[in-house]
Amino acid sequence: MKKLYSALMTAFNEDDTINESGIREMVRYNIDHNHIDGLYVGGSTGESFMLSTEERKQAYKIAYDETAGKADLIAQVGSVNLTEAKELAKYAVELGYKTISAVPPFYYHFTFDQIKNYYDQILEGLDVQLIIYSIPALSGVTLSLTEFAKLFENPKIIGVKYTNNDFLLLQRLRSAFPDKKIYFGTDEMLISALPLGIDGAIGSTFNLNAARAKAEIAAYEAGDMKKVFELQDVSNKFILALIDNDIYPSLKLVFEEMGVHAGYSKAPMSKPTAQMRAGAKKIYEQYIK
Ligand code: SI3
Repeated sequence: MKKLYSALMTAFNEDDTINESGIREMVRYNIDHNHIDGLYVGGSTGESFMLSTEERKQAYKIAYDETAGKADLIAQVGSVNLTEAKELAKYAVELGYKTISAVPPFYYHFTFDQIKNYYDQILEGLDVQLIIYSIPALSGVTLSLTEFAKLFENPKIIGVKYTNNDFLLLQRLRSAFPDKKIYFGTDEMLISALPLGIDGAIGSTFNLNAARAKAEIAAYEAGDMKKVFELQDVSNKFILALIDNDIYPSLKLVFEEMGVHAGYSKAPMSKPTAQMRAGAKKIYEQYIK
């Protein structure tokens, strides 16, 4: 059975400090209402690249504590600062995370040998498994099939969170590495990834749209492609409306409509305007209520 993971958001107060109760509420919603298989903590959706090391640790700790073993957890520890990535990995493992993930080092156009060394160093001395976080559109780092093969030589690297719409590479990865886990990360293209044998999906919109995504996976597994298309069609109208309304703050605004106090996004992301609030209310009424 394919797994569905929500990419956990970080709730912030209006002054951009971490809002602990907001994170706890979103974890609970994912477990109690979405019956989610797992949570991806500290990724893009968690706004993690704007957080201090201590804030990133705080988010892992709150999520771990609130989840209390009721769902799988993956801590995204990647950073352009390898010292920070190693410290975060060690911290997450000490907390009890069994799986970590890391975006490749970005910004400086590192060589592949430097990228491989980064992953090997993060994992050195830790009893943990790692999922590569491949998101070329934001990280600027595109890994080839050969490069994935070299990274996968480290037995602790068990797979990839694949946020990339290169379906040729996805098919080649699946064919070459049947034993590695592949979690797809573009929620609006789930329909195209399902036939390529993904092990599941990890995404931001599953925080609110898990039931529809699960129904789509079930329809795919039952061979009902008409239903798969219909469900993805509604999901995509929902996702595109969120993107048009500024996705991360809007996911939180829709949560608020549902009585889940998800807080704010952190600057430089936007604080909600009246127009965004009205947009989120409309999205809630049209696609969630
Ligand atoms: O937290 C994370 O790292 C993610 O959720 C990544 C995930 O792939 C999301 N990508 C980004 C850039 O947020 C998607 O779930 C994305 O929000 C969704 O497909 C809408 O475009």
